Amino acid sequence: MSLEINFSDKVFENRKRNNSEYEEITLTIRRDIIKSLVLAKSGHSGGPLGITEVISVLFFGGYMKYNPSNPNMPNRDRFVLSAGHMAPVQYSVLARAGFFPTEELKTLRKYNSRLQGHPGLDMHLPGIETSSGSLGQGVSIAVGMAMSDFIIDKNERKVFCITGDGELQEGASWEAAMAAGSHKLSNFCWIVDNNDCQIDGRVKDILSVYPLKEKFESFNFNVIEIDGHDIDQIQAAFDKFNENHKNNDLPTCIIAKTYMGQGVSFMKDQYNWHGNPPNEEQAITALSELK
Ligand SMILES: Cc1ncc(C[n+]2csc(CCOP(=O)(O)OP(=O)(O)O)c2C)c(N)n1
Repeated sequence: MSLEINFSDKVFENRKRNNSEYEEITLTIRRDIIKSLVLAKSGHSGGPLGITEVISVLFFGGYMKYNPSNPNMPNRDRFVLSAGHMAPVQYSVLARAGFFPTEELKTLRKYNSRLQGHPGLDMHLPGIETSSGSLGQGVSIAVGMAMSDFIIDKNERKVFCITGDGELQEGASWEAAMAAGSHKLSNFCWIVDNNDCQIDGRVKDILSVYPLKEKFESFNFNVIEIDGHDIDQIQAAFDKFNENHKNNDLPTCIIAKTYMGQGVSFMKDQYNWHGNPPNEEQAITALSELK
């Protein structure tokens, strides 16, 4: 390959930050996604680029308790990427948080790599709480984690989970919603990546999951609708979740309106970028836009 790919060793702290500080973080994450995918020659570009702001605020804004030097710290909060195909963004965020060396991002989807196409298939990567990728199952596992914390152990731990919107076509998603709402799991924060794209079309055209707000409300969730690229709105949503948790209120659902492929002009809002990597030429263009 004539395009030389290197990953800086920059890591970011997890702390309250001014929203202007997120520009460097989100550019770094998006560049990681493009670089690891062009090297892998397979994988998903669109979803990871679209959820970058949300996951960056979650991991680097002081909203989650974790310790990269002690990934299994008993009182850590938990994060489950139920939309496991979006793994490149989770791998970048974990590396940039210090869970493993950023150089390892070069190994996405390679034989014997810890960075498989979907997270956790061998459960050896620090920071991964469960395997995921069979849509609807990650969120079911996440609700189980939240139930054991809230009902059995009665601890302070929070559980965050990201699903896609096409993922909600899986019936298991709604069993998870029913369980979380029925048990009033205020420690559970469900984030829906609402880009209205799935593999081969618009969610609303293939099998509509709408209206989302009313559906989640009817399952007993506090629902917050936000622009998933607006740092202020993302922070406000996580602040509201914390307040709900403190007041022992209902579970929270953040519906994040996003664009698939955000940040790269030729990928933006194009569902055909759901499951493709950039080729070398496309990666050069993408990286030149992500400066
Ligand atoms: C149970 C199951 N069925 C089918 C698939 C194949 N699949 C992977 S991603 C995807 C579409 C998901 O759409 P969405 O959740 O909106 O994700 P996005 O396209 O926004 O990345 C499908 C059908 C799967 N991973 N698991």
